[in-house]
Amino acid sequence: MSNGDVTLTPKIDTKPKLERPKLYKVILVNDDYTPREFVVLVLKAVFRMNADASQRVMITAHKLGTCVVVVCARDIAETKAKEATDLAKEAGFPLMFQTEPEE
Ligand code: TYC
Repeated sequence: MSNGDVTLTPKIDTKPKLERPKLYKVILVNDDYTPREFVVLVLKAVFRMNADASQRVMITAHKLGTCVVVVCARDIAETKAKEATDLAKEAGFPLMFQTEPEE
């Protein structure tokens, strides 16, 4: 290397550039028409929540307007929210489940 040559060492980036996929919230929205018992039934059936947890989530949405039901991968969140909203629609209730990305 005394002759002025420069040796270039290729820099290999070994860090994988994989972004962690965003998580999504499924949000239960309050309304004035859906019976409380029906909301609890849907939470149990679609989100596999027990009696206690489903009652608490329902009451929270009833009092505050919304409540986060679960946080999970986007496709699962969207499928569950649709399944739950469709169940209510079939029964003639305006109950809504929405999804939104976590910060
Ligand atoms: N507010 C409804 C009632 O008084 C019950 C209810 C609770 C509906 C939560 C929707 O997300 C909801 N019958």
